[in-house]
Amino acid sequence: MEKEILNKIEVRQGDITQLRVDAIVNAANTSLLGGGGVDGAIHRAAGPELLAECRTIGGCPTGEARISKGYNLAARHVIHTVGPVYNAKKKDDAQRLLNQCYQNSLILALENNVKTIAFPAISCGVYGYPLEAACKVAVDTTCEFLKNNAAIEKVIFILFSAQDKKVYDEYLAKI
Ligand code: AR6
Repeated sequence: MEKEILNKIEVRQGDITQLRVDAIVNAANTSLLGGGGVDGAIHRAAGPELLAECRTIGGCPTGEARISKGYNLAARHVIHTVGPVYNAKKKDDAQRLLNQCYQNSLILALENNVKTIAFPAISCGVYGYPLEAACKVAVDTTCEFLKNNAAIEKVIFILFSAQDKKVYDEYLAKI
């Protein structure tokens, strides 16, 4: 992978709600009305106004993305995307939908002048997507997008555990 693309990618361990970036991405569900995991953490940190705005959006199909303000977060925006529920018998469908999550989130970022964006490991919690496979989709889709869209300056992949971070570090080291 070209150096100037890899230089725009950063892998961190931590809590996405604490990041001071233009937008953080939420691994939401189709209702956009909150839930557990990273979704719950984002709603708690952003405050009730986020839920009020989400109620006006009217949901989001799997693979698509929607944008809101960030309210009490340091991030200006939240980009809500809905990852696939992983089914080992339908791996191709899951991969296509996860690819669309990253792609559609990055398109929304561009359209909203977001230059710095952070992604959690979409679908890798409750939705059961294996982390190594999801990491490949996340990184490959993002690199392809960055090649064609220079306006995005920084993409942070933020992982909750050191073990998950290592998977991303190792994949990025070999592409
Ligand atoms: N910062 C960064 N990563 C986090 C954080 C955080 N604060 N909290 C959890 N993670 P999940 P999904 C990681 O389950 O699989 C919700 O209820 C976590 O370790 O949040 O897409 C929604 O409403 C995991 O690696 O999202 C949906 O119903 C990753 O974030 C459903 O869960 C994603 O785990 C979506 O499931």
